[in-house]
Amino acid sequence: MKIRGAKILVVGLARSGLAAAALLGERGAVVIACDTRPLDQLPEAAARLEQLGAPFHVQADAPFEQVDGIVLSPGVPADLPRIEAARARGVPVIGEAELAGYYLKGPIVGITGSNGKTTTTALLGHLLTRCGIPCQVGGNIGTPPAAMAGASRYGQWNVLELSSFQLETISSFRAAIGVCINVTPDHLDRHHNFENYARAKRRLFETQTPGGFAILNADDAATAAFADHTEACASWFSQLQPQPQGVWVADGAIWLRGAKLMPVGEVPLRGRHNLENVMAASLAAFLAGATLEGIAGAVRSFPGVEHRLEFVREVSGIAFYNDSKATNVDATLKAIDAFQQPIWIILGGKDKDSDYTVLREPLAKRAKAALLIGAAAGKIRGQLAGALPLIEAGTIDRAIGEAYAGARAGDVILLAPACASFDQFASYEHRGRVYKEMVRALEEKAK
Ligand code: UMA
Repeated sequence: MKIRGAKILVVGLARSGLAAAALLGERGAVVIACDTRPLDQLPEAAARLEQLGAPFHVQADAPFEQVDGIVLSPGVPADLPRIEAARARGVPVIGEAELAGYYLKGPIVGITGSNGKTTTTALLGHLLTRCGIPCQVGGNIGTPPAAMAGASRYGQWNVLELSSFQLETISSFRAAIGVCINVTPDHLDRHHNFENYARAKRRLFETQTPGGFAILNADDAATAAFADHTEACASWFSQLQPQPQGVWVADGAIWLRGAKLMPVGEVPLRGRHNLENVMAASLAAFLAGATLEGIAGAVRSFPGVEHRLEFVREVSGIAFYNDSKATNVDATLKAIDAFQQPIWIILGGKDKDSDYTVLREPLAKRAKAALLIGAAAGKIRGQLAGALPLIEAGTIDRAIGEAYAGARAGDVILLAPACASFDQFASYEHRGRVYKEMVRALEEKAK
């Protein structure tokens, strides 16, 4: 898409849209901005647009058909009628990640997957840094790729967590190393069906070129199928089968390209799913030039990611864990699988057309009760009824109180809600922070 001198409409004015607007402004575009919310609800945007001299429109009144190009924030559905109409009239439409790709210097590692991509991204950043390989980390994990362009330089890796929302609109964005951890149903409210969702993630590999690497999960059929859609060299990780050119688990150890990387017991992260994250990040680090010794040492010192199976504290022998990032059913299944102890699980939030019935069997086996919160509570109750005791808690504070009242020493109270947070919280981070504060307050009261 032509940028310099072109009139470009930026849609959505939170982190990504504002970063895109700033980058476009620097690169000589005439920026116009819109959001569904009025400007008085977007104080940060108002100040930034004023600096840029960019006019603002409420989305319904924005000139979608009269611009030379459109840049979408990840949270804006790419198939809105106004966007489809503009496309039909020949207006190019790209996402903020594609725009960033025009200007990012240095090679890109793009990491996607339904679950584990945040941990893998943070871990890879940690591995590269510890191994003395320059990198910057961002994307869906927090810093928009467009905001990373300015600090990027040749010889420095850009480690980007990329969601289906960011990937569905890429075309020239190119990852030297693409990683997919797994593909399980998520965001069906936005992508309408699983095929569209998987296809959006597949874009990461379709845009790669020979000489690149596609690091794929051999144990996950939907991910493994991406190998047929890339010109990059498929490089596998597996918990089940040796992968001589990749990384795998056997005999209680992780093996990388035929050499022992480290014993599984030395991985500091909980749960089998985290072994996949460690394998994928280790192989990416190796391909980026890290040594096996360097990788193993750095894995051992990885502190984990906030809101991802994060141990909060123990109160009266009851362990509290925060997995607020478990915003879909598969992530919740993985969280349940990570514990041997009896669980009191907090479920609910904003539904994403999810099927919660798959939680019935593992919860029946492992959980003493589920505490239901938020807008999805009714749907979850309907789908889990009879599988385990269900407690209508409504809010997180009541859920913590009820679980604590019923739990015994040795039990785990786990926030792994299988839903988005937006019905009651600003973000999953906000939800996780509130949970942790309430657990701390409970500890004070219990003293
Ligand atoms: N908006 C419109 N028009 C619309 C829809 C939304 O104007 O039709 C506006 C909203 O009013 C709001 C803005 O768009 O002002 C929000 O844009 P956004 O949702 O893209 O928010 P950002 O702050 O830019 O955050 C995005 C990612 N958000 C989403 O994908 C929903 C963040 O991922 C990411 O960290 C950030 O870019 C930096 O890259 C969050 C997320 O929930 C963590 N991701 C999903 C997930 O992990 O499951 C994919």
